[in-house]
Amino acid sequence: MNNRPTVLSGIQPSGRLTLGNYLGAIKNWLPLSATHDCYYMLVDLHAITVRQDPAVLRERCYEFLALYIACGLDPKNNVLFVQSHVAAHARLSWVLNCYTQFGELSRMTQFKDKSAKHVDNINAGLFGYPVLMAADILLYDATHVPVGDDQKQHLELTRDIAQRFNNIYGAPKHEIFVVPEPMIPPVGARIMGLQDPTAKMSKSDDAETNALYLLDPPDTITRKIKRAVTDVGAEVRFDIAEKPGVSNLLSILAATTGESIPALEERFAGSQYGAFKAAVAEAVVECLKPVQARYQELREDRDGLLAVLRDGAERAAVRADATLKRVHEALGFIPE
Ligand code: ATP
Ligand code: LTN
Repeated sequence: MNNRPTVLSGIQPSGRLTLGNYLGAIKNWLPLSATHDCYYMLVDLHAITVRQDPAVLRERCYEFLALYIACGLDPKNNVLFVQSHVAAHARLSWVLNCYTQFGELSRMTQFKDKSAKHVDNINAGLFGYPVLMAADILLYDATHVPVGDDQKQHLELTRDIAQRFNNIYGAPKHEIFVVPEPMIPPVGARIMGLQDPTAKMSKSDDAETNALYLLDPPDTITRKIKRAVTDVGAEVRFDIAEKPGVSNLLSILAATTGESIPALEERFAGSQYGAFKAAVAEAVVECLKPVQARYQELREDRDGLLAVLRDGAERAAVRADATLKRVHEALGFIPE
């Protein structure tokens, strides 16, 4: 191992990538390769906790990878791979299942939300989802995990599992797992739906107009933002309780332009919602323009994409297998 800290993150190929995924996660991954060893996954094992159409899932994985690269993740400086290609994820997940309590998993908000949404398929994988996520992170000795706000609770559980395992099997200078920290951006960590600004924008949302997708054409983006729900009154002011719609648009504008929310409130003081929305639409279109321009060419080179994944899986497995070996040894399993 070198002495650069490691980051790891992943997104489920469970729908089209949204602006929430970009501002809450991908955008914050981009600068990290200068200072960290970076591992970014497509978490296909996680995606099947909800039914997926096999052909759609496969194409989506290619689309996601092309988008990761189009957003600026250079495969030379970032290990880009598919979770199911590295067997250690499923293997460590099993082990960690035996160190995670039923009660802990029952308290996970994402589990409660998803089981309410998919009442006819509350499967064991959905329940154990956070354990697989803990395995993803702990396999790479990740010190930091750049995610949106909704993943905080899963990160806390990962820390608890790691500490518990270390307490049983580790020794002061020979811990088994590195205990990771979440890395949550100050702005853009929780982008809300355009039609329902009290719930998070999500790629598996059924309502097309509630989310902005990275591949939405400029006129679609503009139309969706124009129709976004705003609040009573005409004031452009950040107040999540009283003005969730306007506050969400302010967060989007701040995260896409890099300007602070107070500066934006000042700039739009006295403006109509219409002018404000036009500025938000323009900022989003500008932010996505370079991504969309690079995407098509990358997406068409299927062999190139597959080569990135093969190389990524090979590099990832080196790190992951070493951790799994350490864990199996600690447990008393006979070495392979
Ligand atoms: P799904 O709808 O399938 O549950 P999702 O859109 O919520 O998916 P995930 O795959 O669960 O996306 O999340 C990928 C990453 O994007 C995570 O780091 C998550 O925190 C972040 N993220 C997802 N939605 C948002 C959002 N609305 N705002 C900010 N970050 C988000
Ligand atoms: N659960 C995450 C996706 C995910 C992840 C990870 C994120 C799976 N494994 C490891 C960070 C690190 C989500 O966003 N729903």
